[in-house]
Amino acid sequence: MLGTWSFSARALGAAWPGLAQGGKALDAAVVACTMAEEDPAVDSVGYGGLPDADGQVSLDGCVMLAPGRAGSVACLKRHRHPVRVARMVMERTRHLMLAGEAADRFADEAGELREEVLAPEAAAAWKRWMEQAVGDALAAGTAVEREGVIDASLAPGPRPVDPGAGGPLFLSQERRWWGHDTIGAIVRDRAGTIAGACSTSGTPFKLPGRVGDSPIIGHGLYVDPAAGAAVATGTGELISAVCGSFLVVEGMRAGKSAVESIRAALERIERSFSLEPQHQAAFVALRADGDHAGGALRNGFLYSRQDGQGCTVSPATVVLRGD
Ligand code: SD4
Repeated sequence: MLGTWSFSARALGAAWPGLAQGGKALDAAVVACTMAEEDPAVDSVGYGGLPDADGQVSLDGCVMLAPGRAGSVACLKRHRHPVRVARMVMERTRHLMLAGEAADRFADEAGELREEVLAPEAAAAWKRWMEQAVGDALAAGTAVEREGVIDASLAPGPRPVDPGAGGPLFLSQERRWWGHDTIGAIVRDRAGTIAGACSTSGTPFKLPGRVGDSPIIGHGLYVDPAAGAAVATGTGELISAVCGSFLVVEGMRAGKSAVESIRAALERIERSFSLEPQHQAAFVALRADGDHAGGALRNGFLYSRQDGQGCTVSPATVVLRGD
C-alpha cells in the first residue's frame, strides 16, 4: 500500500489488517481514505478539511480499478466520505462522475449518513482567515471581494511542507493556509489487483465551486492494470493541466520505471508553467511489476508505504527542484 503524505501512514495502517488477510485492493484503498476522511486532525480531507471562501467544506474524491472501472464525486457538502460515494457511482450507475447538490442527493439515496463536514477547528481557522489573512490579501490586491465572497485564489501563499509527524499540514502553520494536499492511496492485493482512491477538501478557502485534480480520472488518479497506477497531490491546477496521473501511468506503460515516469511528468509541469513559490505537485506511482516511487516538484513531500514488514514514511525518491 502506498499513500501520499505522512498522515496517510495511519490510514494505511488501519486498512492493512484486512488486506493482509486476503482482502481486496479496492476495499483497502477505500478504508484507508475513509479513515483519513473521518480524522478531524487531517485538515485537508473529509471532516476536518478546511472550507471554501464561503466557509463551506466541499469534498472531492474518486476510485479506480481500470479505465472501465472508475467512479468520482465532486463538491459533496453533506457527506464526509467522497471515496465511498465515488465507489457507489462506479458500482451502481452507468456514469463516471457526479457533482454538487445532486451528488449529495445520490449519497442520501445510496444510504450514506448525512453528517456535519465542518469541524470546529476548521471553522475557527476559516474565521481567523477571514479576519487576518484576507485583510492582508485585500490590502495587497491579491484578493478581491465579489458579492460578499472573497476570491483569494490569486494570493500567493507558502506551499505545504510535511513535518513528518502525520498531523495537520495547515492548522499548525497558518501562513500555509493557501497550500494544498490530499490523501491518495494505491493498493496491490494478493491477487495482484491494483486499486487507487483519492480524497480531498481541495485548496483551503478556495473560490466556491472550484474543483481540482483529485476527483478527475487521469488527473488526480489513474489506474490501468496493464501499466500501473499513479495518484497526485499538490496544486490541482498544475496537475490537471498535464493530465498528471495519466501521464505518469503512460510513462510506465512505455517502459519507464515509476521514478522516471514521475520525473517526466514533473518536468512537463515545470515546462508548462511559470512556477510560483506556493506551487507544489507530487505523485506516488506503482508499476504493475511492483516497482514504485514518490516524487515531487519541490522539497517537503513525504509518502508512506505499508507492507508485511510494517509502515515506512519516506522523502520523495525524486525532487525536481531544490527549492
Ligand atoms: C486539489 N490536489 O484540489 C487537490 C488538493 C490539493 O494537494 O490541494 N492537493 O488541488
